[in-house]
Amino acid sequence: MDGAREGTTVVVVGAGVAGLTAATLLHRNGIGCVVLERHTREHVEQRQRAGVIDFAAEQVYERAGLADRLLSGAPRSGLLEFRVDGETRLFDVAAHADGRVGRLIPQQVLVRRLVAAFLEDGGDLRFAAHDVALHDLDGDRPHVTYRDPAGSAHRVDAEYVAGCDGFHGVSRASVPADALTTYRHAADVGWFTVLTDSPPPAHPLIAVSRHGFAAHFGRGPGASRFYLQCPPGDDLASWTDERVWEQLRLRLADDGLVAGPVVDKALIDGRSSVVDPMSYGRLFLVGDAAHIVPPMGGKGMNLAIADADVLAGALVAAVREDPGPLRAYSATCLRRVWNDQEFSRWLSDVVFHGAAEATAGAFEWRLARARLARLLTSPVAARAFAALMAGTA
Ligand code: RFL
Repeated sequence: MDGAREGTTVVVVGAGVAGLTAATLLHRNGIGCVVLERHTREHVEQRQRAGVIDFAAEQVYERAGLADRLLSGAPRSGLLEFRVDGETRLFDVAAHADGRVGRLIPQQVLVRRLVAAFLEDGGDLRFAAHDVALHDLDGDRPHVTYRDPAGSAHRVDAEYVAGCDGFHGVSRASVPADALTTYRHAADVGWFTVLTDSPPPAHPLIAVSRHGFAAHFGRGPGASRFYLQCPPGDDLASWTDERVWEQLRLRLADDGLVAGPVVDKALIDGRSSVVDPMSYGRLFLVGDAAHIVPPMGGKGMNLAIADADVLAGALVAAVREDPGPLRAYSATCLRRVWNDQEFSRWLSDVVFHGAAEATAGAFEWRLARARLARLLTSPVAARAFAALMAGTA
């Protein structure tokens, strides 16, 4: 289904945070690119997921001169509350990270601003692109085919393809199975997440008690995202709104927690995965297309931005006849990816095992509590944690 044929330097598949960041950085460096997104603009712009951009990711936009445009009004996240067995322990992230703290911005707000910035700058972004297929990735001139909303077939020839289409996208699936190694880990705990129209917490809040783990994060002025630990393979139907609020009040030790309409509920399978290498021929995998990290740690969106920055820089260099950074793309990204996998896993273990002695076992529970105590009492441990949160460790 080749249809109308055209050419560009880079085809970017997917207009999530990864694709939009890569495309914006390429476009601003004068590199031609076409972004193909399966969903409509409305869909992409209202999809709520993450809510924190770490300091390192903010620096990506700062270096590109985009921080004001993309992050204006996004408050800094200087304090983190740990509520341990009902007792509040405020962790001063800003002090331990020498002021290098992230900012709170709902993912859909960042996506909306990235879309606007890219289009205002004259970028080529095509929504509702169906049946996207990647061809000749191992040759010198790959091409991508798709159908537009009217059903007409198109073909875009390119020098490179950036696969930014998330975990379920077509890019990684286009690579021969034996060309990539996938490293996986299945969590021993389930995650249940709820999006509500209810007030955000004063500070991002992580609660650990014998009632189970729960967390409360802001998603803008009148919206919250909660996470609750649940058994693996739990039944979504068992989480009625009434049970959600009852469990949140119990686990957060807050009888006065203000309820609001539940906008979305989802079970997240706690799987982590990394593909190695993050490239195949002229295809480069970016963000969730290459790796999934557990939600605790807030690194998924930030890794997507970090990868996109590395790839854009490497493609700019390659177009200017310096192929070195592009050859090193996967290895460069994987260092940060594994570092953040470790951080996300460490924090997940602390909060899950530290909450539930019954399911974690007496030994793991005590280890988790020792880690938590170290974090909250040792300035050295606190500095390391704060640097990992900032994305600078
Ligand atoms: P995305 O955001 O999934 O974007 C991929 C884009 O590709 C499009 N696409 C296609 N386009 C064309 N053709 C195809 N065949 C396509 N297939 C897919 C999709 O429509 C989409 O627009 O991946 P990206 O850009 O790599 O960004 C990754 C982040 O979205 C992800 O890591 C985070 O959202 C993960 N995550 C969180 N990360 C954090 O840093 N902090 C958090 O607090 C946080 N909370 C979350 C999360 C993910 C969640 N989900 C997905 C379960 C909370 C939730 C509920």
